[in-house]
Amino acid sequence: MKLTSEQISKWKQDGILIVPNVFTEEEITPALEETERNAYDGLTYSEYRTKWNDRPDELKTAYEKNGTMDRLAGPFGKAVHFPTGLPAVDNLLENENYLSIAKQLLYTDEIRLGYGQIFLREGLTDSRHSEHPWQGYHIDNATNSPLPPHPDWERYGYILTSIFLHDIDLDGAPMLVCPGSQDKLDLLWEKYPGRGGGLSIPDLREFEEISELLPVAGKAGSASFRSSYIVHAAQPFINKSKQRALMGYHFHRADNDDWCKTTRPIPGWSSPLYMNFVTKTTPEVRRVLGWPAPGDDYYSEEALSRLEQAYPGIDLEPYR
Ligand SMILES: O=C(O)CCC(=O)C(=O)O
Repeated sequence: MKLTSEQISKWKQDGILIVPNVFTEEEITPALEETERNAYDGLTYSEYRTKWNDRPDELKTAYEKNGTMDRLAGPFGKAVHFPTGLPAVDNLLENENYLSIAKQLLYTDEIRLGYGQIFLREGLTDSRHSEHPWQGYHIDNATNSPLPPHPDWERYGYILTSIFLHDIDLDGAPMLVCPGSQDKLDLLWEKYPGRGGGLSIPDLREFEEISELLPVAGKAGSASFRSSYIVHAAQPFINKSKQRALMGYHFHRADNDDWCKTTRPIPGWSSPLYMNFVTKTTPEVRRVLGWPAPGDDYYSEEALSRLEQAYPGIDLEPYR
């Protein structure tokens, strides 16, 4: 999927791009089902609402037993970080349109995965937002980088993506981002210098220059791509009978790989989840995970036979 020159200019100006129709219904539907059953203790969202709608106190007691990090994936969230072990969710990474857009926005074919995470909020239990609409604005750069934001955001920032697993409407708590803010952080930095890679501001009303707000909304199968330097915040659900289910992967340029290391507790490359995913995935995704590209001198006969032993069942034909 080649981005139009309008989309590229929009990206350069806004630091956020929402691209429709990146994923097909066949990819999204099973990923949503897996994400719901993971979030709601084996139930779909409608089964969960039927069970808990009229028992908010009992629900609170039940989901509060779950760790706060796990709750990023929903009230009873279990799998959170990539590889999640949920096949349709992890396989979203294999979509060629999606990877191609990330490459175009990072201006290189050599991109790397920094992190991946399910992010699910829903109206019955959600409190993941600030009290007032001017509060809670921040950038996310510190999730994967110990370095403060650099004035050259396109070269040194990374990209956070969100895959819309269903339609996200304005009443369904879309994230609010400040377009163009990724390139105006000097204004914020002067007043509220951030620690390491993070930066947050107590009151958006102090910064008229970034006061425009864009809701990250759209149809199922869309994907949003935003700079790790863009200022944004959560908002409450206007319609509390809704959920908002996203899967997101973060990408950076390969030449930023030395400092783009996530702070999140991910399943490491030697975990069974990771090994299983890598064995089955595409050469293109392995490249994004840091493997040498097919055709690289690494893939000698001896190296291939060792790979076969290390990853039983892997198809090494593309590397021969
Ligand atoms: O839930 C949202 O819309 C915003 C979440 C957020 O601010 C974040 O992930 O950093």
